Amino acid sequence: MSRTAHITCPLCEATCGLEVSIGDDNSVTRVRGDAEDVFSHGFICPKGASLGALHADPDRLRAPLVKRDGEFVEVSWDEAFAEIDARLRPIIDEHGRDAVAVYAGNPSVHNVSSSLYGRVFFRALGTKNFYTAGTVDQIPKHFSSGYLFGGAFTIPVPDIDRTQHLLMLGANPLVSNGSLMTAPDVRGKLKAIRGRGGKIVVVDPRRTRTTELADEHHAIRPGTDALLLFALVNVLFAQDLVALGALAEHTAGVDEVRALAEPFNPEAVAAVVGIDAAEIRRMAVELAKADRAAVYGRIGTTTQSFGTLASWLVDVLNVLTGNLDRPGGAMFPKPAVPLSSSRAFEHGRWRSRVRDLPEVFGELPVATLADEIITPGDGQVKALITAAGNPCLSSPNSARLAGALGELDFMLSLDVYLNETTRHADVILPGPTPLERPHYDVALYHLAVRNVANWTAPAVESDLPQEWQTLLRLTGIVTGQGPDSDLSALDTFVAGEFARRNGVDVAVAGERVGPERLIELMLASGPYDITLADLEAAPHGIDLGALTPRIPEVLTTASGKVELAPGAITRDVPRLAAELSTAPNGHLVLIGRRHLSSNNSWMHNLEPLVRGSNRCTVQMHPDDAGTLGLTDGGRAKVSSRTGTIELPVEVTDELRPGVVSIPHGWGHDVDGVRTSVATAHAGANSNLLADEHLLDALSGTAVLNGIPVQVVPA
Ligand SMILES: Nc1nc2c(c(=O)[nH]1)N[C@H]1C(S)=C(S)[C@@H](COP(=O)(O)OP(=O)(O)OC[C@H]3O[C@@H](n4cnc5c(=O)[nH]c(N)nc54)[C@H](O)[C@@H]3O)O[C@H]1N2
Ligand SMILES: Nc1nc2c(c(=O)[nH]1)N[C@H]1C(S)=C(S)[C@@H](COP(=O)(O)OP(=O)(O)OC[C@H]3O[C@@H](n4cnc5c(=O)[nH]c(N)nc54)[C@H](O)[C@@H]3O)O[C@H]1N2
Ligand code: SF4
Ligand SMILES: [Mo]
Repeated sequence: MSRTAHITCPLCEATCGLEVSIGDDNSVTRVRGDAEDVFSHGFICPKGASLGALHADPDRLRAPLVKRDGEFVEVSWDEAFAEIDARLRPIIDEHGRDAVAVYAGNPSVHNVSSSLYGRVFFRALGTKNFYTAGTVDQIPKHFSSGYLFGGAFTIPVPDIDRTQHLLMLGANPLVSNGSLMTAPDVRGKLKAIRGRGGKIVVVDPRRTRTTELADEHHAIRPGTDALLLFALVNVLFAQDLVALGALAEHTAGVDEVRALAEPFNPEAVAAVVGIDAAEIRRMAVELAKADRAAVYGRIGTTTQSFGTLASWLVDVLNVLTGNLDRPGGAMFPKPAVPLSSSRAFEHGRWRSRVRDLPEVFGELPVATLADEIITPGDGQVKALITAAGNPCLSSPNSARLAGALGELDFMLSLDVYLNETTRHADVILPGPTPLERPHYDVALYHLAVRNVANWTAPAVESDLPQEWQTLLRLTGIVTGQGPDSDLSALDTFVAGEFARRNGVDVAVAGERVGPERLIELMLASGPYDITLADLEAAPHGIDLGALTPRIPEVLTTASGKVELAPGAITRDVPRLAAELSTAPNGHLVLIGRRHLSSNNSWMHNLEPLVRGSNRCTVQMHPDDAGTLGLTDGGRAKVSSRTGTIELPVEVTDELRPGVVSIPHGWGHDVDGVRTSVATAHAGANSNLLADEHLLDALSGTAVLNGIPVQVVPA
């Protein structure tokens, strides 16, 4: 009998509801948007529509692999865990827990198993060498939010459904479908802003699909957003436009910000940022005078040299204009399943061994993972566990990292493909596809522009263990219980700890086990009167309403106030001020770009998503192409301090002169992978050019936008 299942798509941050049609043989016959979903109302993108193709992909791993004499062989789950126990335990016993590094990639956030049980396993492992894709992404925002509001996840999101003025920097949500802003159908929401007479201003070195929907586009020089934002702050003070409103009594540090902003007047920054002083003034005045306004910055503002300062200044502007925590401004979601954070945020509780970089949010910068593997001495990393990550394509100087992986004594990967990273592993453990697993978006509902809750039961049965079971079995291994520990006892222990920490009685979860039990416990500790049974009875989700003001209850700083000028952030302002006197040197800089049909590095093995012309090109402005003797369709060699890649040239005036753009996540033409479609559409790996020594000074996040490069005809 064919049937229909309703799921939440876990591929990106938009959390769309999808309707999956399943045939007699459990094959997926169609995936379309769920018109009744309370949040996404039928929206779907090409990636969501390809979930069936992912499920059916013959290259996808369906059994554990162990490398024997350099070749991967399929083994049983018992054999795989025995191998892991035999190889990993001696490393922990001999070299200690820090000798085992972990890298958790992007999909592990979009996965209820790994988001709940990953933490259990990583804690049990107890290594300081914990890395994630966050340090090539959003860590600056955790850093700034942590110090401003007290919690790394206390991140305000633009109240896009009610705002009248949206200032967006370094984001292209029409392609990315939104990030640090869970908002399905951004196009519809942006159109609605203009439909009700509001204004959209986009700051981006490139003319994007999002700029096409905007009223105004400012093509900023890459890496200079903090200067622009400081100039906006400067104008607010200079023209007496600062108006905190109800926030005044909950905010400290306004005078410090006024003093810090002094040197950054529009005239001082204009030449460096590449936007006229008069325009900057007008932007500030319009922002201040708008009825309800929100400033929003995304990856163009975080993966750059001043990522934390830019992330901080975004919210400084939201506060100074009185728009923080008010409808139509930048607001704090109130998720049904809250990640508890009662202690005030701090960073630098430990530092990396080789480059002395501080921990932020419990993690070290992935830009230094290779150093920790190849540098001998006490504390050297001897083993690596990757979980849903492909750092050989996603992290800076990835050639050096790939080389380092060859020096490990043991590597384990939890992944659904044998790809550029997992080919280095000794053991690969696959997990079920999004159609075969339960889902609840624990992380992303913390960033949703509307409070919603939606539980997904597996649409089809899986032959593979759920990843929470795999993670528990690994927990057994690293806690010395061997490869066959009692998973049910471990899970019950975990649930007991969860209940204790969340202040609820574990009995409320009844007979449930695994993620279902944990979600039930977290719902019980949360702010709404809903249970998992309520969610199970609501396959299209439960709408919990528009965002509501949460200050002061949401603040967990030591002072209980918004700390507008925390020293941990403002100490980087002198480095920014030094930029005012560095004239642009005329060198080309590289930025990235995303495409609607890509998902970082890992969905290029699906034919429907790679059809059409080669997307992995270097884009540049006609003036630059002319100067360099490059023509559209010709080939170029692009080089940086760390490497050289060759790829086709696309000449386009979408880019600001002096800026070139290459998408990341390509470069699939390496030996030993099992991704036939991706290999045939290989492209080049832009992260061979990203420099592991170019970091945001405060957060250690890699500079992926604004990399100095040279380009010559190939
Ligand atoms: N130059 C440049 N580099 C960038 C960026 C950029 O803009 N420019 N963006 C950065 C950003 S924002 C991010 S988030 C990172 C992403 O960096 P990563 O997370 O390292 O890379 P992904 O490409 O997301 O790879 C995800 C991996 O998870 C596997 N996978 C998918 N689903 C599952 C699952 O359900 N279970 C398991 N176990 N594995 C699964 C895939 O096969 C793949 O190997 O890349 C960063 N790198
Ligand atoms: N289709 C698709 N969707 C995705 C992904 C994907 O790979 N493909 N990846 C997902 C992930 S992991 C993430 S983190 C999100 C990211 O979501 P977004 O942040 O919306 O991602 P991008 O499309 O890379 O947009 C970043 C924009 O910043 C601009 N930019 C570059 N440098 C600068 C700068 O210095 N200043 C300013 N102001 N702008 C700059 C770029 O030109 C680009 O238009 O997308 C997610 N969604
Ligand atoms: S926008 Fe994101 S969540 Fe929605 S269907 Fe596409 S990949 Fe899935
Ligand atoms: Mo990301």
